[in-house]
Amino acid sequence: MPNFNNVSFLQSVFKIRQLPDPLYPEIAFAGRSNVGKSTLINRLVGRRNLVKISSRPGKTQSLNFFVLDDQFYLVDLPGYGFAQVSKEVRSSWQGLIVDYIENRERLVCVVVIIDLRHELKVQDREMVEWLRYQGRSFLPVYTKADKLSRNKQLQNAAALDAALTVRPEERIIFSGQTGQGCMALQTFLASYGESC
Ligand SMILES: Nc1nc2c(ncn2[C@@H]2O[C@H](COP(=O)(O)OP(=O)(O)O)[C@@H](O)[C@H]2O)c(=O)[nH]1
Ligand SMILES: [Mg+2]
Repeated sequence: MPNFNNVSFLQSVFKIRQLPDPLYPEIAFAGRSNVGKSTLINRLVGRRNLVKISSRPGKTQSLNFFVLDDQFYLVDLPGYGFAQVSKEVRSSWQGLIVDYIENRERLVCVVVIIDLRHELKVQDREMVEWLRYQGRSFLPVYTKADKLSRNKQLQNAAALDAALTVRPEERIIFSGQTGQGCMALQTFLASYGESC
């Protein structure tokens, strides 16, 4: 198990040619803007401020690389569903993500963060379908669980499971606020270290 507290920022990547050498297995984090991606990463590594939490959607324009305990790269992908930027900027971001996910040698898992409170959004479905098509391993994480009762959590999770065709053991219910699901997420991600 890596020490999840031992994490540091490496670099921001704006163009594919700026990608660091693939020294470690990589875990990428994807989700719609404002879903709670930054909050999840901060919780995962026990830092309040490793990744900036913003209330302004779509601010992250780069792939942000972090080194986890000299064992993994963690990669914060730009949020999708950006409403506030021009079409040109939007498509260049998407180009970068597409290129990265299709071609990155040691990308072992894409964590797809989804809001547990709502029905599955088209973009989330498209992301998961595309990852399946690419043969990429992915892990749905249903976040903001603290906003729901336990019963409602399970009910909504079952609906998302059905929409994504995943089984309960293939996803995690999470809260960045309470830390629910954080250990399960760490354990799941750590398992990618052993095989690489
Ligand atoms: N209650 C609750 N709020 C959350 C949670 N995760 C994120 N938020 C809030 O949702 C907003 C967006 O979070 P952020 O991490 O910046 O989302 P990002 O755009 O996906 O990186 C912020 O106001 C966070 O405080 C969570 O698990 N529970
Ligand atoms: Mg963010």
